[in-house]
Amino acid sequence: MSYFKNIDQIKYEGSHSQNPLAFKYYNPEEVINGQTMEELLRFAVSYWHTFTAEGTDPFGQGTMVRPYNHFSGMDLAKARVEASFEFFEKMNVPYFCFHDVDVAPEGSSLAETNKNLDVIVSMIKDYLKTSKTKLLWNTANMFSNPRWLHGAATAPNADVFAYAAAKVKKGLEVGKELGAENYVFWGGREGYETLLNTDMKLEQDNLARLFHMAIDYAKEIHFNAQFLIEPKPKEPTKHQYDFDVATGLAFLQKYDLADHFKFNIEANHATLAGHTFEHELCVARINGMLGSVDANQGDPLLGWDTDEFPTDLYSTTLAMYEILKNGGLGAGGLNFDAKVRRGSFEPEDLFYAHIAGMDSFAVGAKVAQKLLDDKVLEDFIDQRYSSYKEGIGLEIVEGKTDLRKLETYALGLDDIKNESGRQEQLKAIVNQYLLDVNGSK
Ligand code: XLS
Ligand code: CA
Ligand code: CA
Repeated sequence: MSYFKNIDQIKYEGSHSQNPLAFKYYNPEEVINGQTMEELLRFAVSYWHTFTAEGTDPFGQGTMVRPYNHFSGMDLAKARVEASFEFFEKMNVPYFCFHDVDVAPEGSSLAETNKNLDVIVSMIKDYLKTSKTKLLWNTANMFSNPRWLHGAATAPNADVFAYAAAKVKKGLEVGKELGAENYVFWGGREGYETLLNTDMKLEQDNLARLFHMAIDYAKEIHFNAQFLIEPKPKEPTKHQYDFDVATGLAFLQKYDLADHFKFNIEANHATLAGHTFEHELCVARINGMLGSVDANQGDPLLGWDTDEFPTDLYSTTLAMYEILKNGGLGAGGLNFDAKVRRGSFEPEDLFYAHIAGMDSFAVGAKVAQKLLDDKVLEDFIDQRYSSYKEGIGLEIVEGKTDLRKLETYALGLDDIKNESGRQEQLKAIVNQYLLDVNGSK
């Protein structure tokens, strides 16, 4: 049975193609710095936005027309799995990601929920035997059900902590069963609304306790996936403990967790934290903690998590610049944690959206690699910091000086000569590279 009958295999046709159902820039076989685009970009489809979400918003009901909408309960869950693998194959994406509740409905008890999950997991496992698409990561949703209203691992109620532990245990087992390459922790409700009722220290200690238990259990069952923390400053909780990469890193270091985690960085979460996407990627990269990416974008006119498909080429270029400097994403990938707009309700919009996202990152990768090859920014930055390569600068970085010696040196300076940062010129050069994406220069 086919769910997307009118859609054929999506292929690369090149930048002159007028076919809306073709890649213009994403050519899985094209080599960028020794890797094919498929190996470098490691695209993933997010199950929740693509197959589970109905298009509701705080003001309106669902709008999504989906070929399995006439089913309900476990039949709906099974139909979604069938449709999803047809979609993965037609899109030629190597990975997908899901939360437990995206793939199987919650039952009236934890035991029933686990039973539902087992049925769907074994169905997914069968598909994985023959499909080219693999599981990039899975996670436990510990934010939707009302039981999580005060948090999960950071809830004031120990029973909720225990329930969260049970969900994570099951999530790790599912990840192991399906060969997940990563396991994600996103703490949407791990934070607080007001300090008037909050023991922040106990909550953070408990969050770390759950992470340590997860590390121990993964080891016990030989689940070798990379653990990822996904920072987000707010929404749904007013103040989330994993605010951004820097905050998350301090948390991991304080609780002796840094060796066991990397970061899953989402573009829209970066902007909500008041950072650029590339800032968060850079902070993770320079600390050896860049694990995976939730590839989406926010809207500068809206202050919330709009999870749009990434189409801003400037942003994909600067993101790919960081990723290439990182030597790729290792076991991570570029997961489209992105949803079609409520008005883009037809099934084919799912294809158009993913094509747009994949092409945008392909362009970003090509342009970023060219910038690196030509050492455009590298050379400029190198020159900008050249005073640390000799003389007093070299003594500073080699730890061969102190305040007294530096005072003597400073007293002897007649004049300090600063140089321009050339920001506008550099932006114009990046534009030139972007406009020349197919290398006609
Ligand atoms: C929500 C988050 C979430 C995580 C996984 O804003 O992006 O979807 O990626 O729980
Ligand atoms: Ca995300
Ligand atoms: Ca998001």
